Amino acid sequence: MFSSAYDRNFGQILIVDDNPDNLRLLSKMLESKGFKIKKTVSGEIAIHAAKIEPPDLILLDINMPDMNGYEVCRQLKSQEKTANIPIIFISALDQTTDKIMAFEMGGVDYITKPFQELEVLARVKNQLIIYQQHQQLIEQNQKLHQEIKVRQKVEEALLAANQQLQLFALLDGLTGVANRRKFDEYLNLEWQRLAREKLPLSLLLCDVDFFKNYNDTYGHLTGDDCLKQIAKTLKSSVKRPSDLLARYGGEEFAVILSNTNYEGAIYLAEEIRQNIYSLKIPHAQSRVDNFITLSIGVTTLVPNLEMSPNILIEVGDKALYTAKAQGRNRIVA
Ligand code: GH3
Ligand code: MG
Ligand code: MG
Ligand code: MG
Repeated sequence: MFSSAYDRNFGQILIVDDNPDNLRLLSKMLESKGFKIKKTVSGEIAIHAAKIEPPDLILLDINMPDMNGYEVCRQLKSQEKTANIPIIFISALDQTTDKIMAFEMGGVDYITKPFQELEVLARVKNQLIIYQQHQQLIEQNQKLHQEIKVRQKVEEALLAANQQLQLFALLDGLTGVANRRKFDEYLNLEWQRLAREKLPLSLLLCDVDFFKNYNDTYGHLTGDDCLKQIAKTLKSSVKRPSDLLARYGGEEFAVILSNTNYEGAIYLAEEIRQNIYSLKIPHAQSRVDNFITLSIGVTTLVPNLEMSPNILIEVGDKALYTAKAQGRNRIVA
């Protein structure tokens, strides 16, 4: 029964006994059954040998002159590398207290001398099977832990990638500012929040003047660079964390100003207009000036849940149209 369950790879046995006759007898008997045996008469040597090459089982005598078996056992159990090796005590001591002591020290079994060979063999096999199963469980556990760790890493990476994707989905590819989708999302959110709090919401619609001419003169790629520069300047002009700068359309940018009144909105719009003008981006075919300029439509409303936030854009569009009609490079509220 045992032999079928017992794996020959778990067959390293260390025998420790100060009596050479016992050593010889035991090792001869076990070797004849196919076990790989190491033997020593010294407890200290046994501890050393077990540390260097841990056996699968130790047969340990108790009465030995240099170090007794209990102490050998205690030292083996106190070191990580040897703590799990099963120890069977083999001793002439046959008092119950000796046996109890042996089990308390961490021994797994106790055989009294003079021993019966078949009994030793049965007990040895028994402990090797238990040890083998124990080691296999530890291995499976380690594999499982490794798999869980790998899975956690994969999940973390997926989550990060997903967050990155979600972030990108709300950004404009050319300028890196918020895109139209983010604009719509934020406008709706702030519209509802400020309606509840009865606070004003302002919107700036900024449109580059004669930008078609700019592209026609300098080429589309230079046009792209110009839009990037404008976006960068707008970004540094819009400072409050509750404000949102977005690319609303081709050469149109929108700024949502939460909890900002009419005066505040006009003030920022004027600052933006000047900041863009100060870039002095040459625009030979502009009919306003020789530089890139912006026209800005400004709207301020206290949101109302009965109305759609589109009203803000409609009014802003009209103001922007007026700014264009009045000669561009200006703000109209
Ligand atoms: P206005 O002063 O009335 O606003 O004149 P405009 O020429 O700026 O207005 P229009 O709407 O006629 O032209 C807008 C131009 O913006 C046309 C379009 O090719 C250009 N445009 C839109 N998106 C981009 C872009 O991503 N890159 C570049 N280079 N040009 C763009
Ligand atoms: Mg002895
Ligand atoms: Mg336009
Ligand atoms: Mg334009």
